[in-house]
Amino acid sequence: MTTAEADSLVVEGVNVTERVAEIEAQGYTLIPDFIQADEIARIRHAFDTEVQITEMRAIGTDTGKTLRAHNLLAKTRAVDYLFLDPRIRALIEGVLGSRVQINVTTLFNILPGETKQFLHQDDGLWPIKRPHPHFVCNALIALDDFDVENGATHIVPYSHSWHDRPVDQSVETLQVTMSAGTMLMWEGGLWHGGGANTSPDRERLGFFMSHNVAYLRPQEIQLLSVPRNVAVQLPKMLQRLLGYHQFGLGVDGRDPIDVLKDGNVINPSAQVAWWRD
Ligand SMILES: O=C(O)CCC(=O)C(=O)O
Repeated sequence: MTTAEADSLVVEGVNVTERVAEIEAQGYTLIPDFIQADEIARIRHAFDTEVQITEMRAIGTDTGKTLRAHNLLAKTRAVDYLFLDPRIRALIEGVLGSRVQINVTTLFNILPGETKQFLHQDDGLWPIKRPHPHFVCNALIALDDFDVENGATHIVPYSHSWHDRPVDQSVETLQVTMSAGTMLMWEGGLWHGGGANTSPDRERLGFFMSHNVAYLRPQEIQLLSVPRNVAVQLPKMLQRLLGYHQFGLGVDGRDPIDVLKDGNVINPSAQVAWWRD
């Protein structure tokens, strides 16, 4: 074993140190076989039976031929385990640091006839001047085989560090072919977009998990999106990731998870004038 290997953090077969270095350097990493066929079948079944499609066009296309569903953690328990997966946790922490939360949960199903999406940056929503520390890190797990014909994601390697220019739609892209189960993870500044699905009959289903740093607002407000009666039953780590994390004063000085449980936002021991008595 080389010194570099010995110093690497390896989590369940994923060399996190190397993967994070790749994301830092080129803006993305590609991990084949991240999930297996039985997991894909379970997630696909849950998406088919529990999750309603959201009427929303893909960014930059007007065909309506991308089916999307958001707010997945309100609707199904089938992907909780992926947010808790030690490999995901370590990779996200490696890129964003330890104080993170869930930003967006989505399924994208690109149907035949969909056109190419505009290249965009997922961290462009927050008006923070570039260069800035990484604050968004995203993953797309292929649930179908993604290829050039059915709309594999376009990315522009290294573009996360091109701070001197806006996104250029004419730039050469790399279309990332992935067999089902592969995960593409990228830094939020990477220029990317869904591909055109020119196949006659093949869908392209992917599961998208986005994290951002816990001190910025998430794009989808998880605290509202996942109803309280659902959130209260989730594992503590997932509750933290939804935004029930300690941040400064908490709620009346209490841990937000305690407040999630008892709903009491009035500190019962408050005595406004105790010192005058
Ligand atoms: O489906 C893809 O390949 C990427 C989709 C995407 O980036 C988006 O809809 O914002």
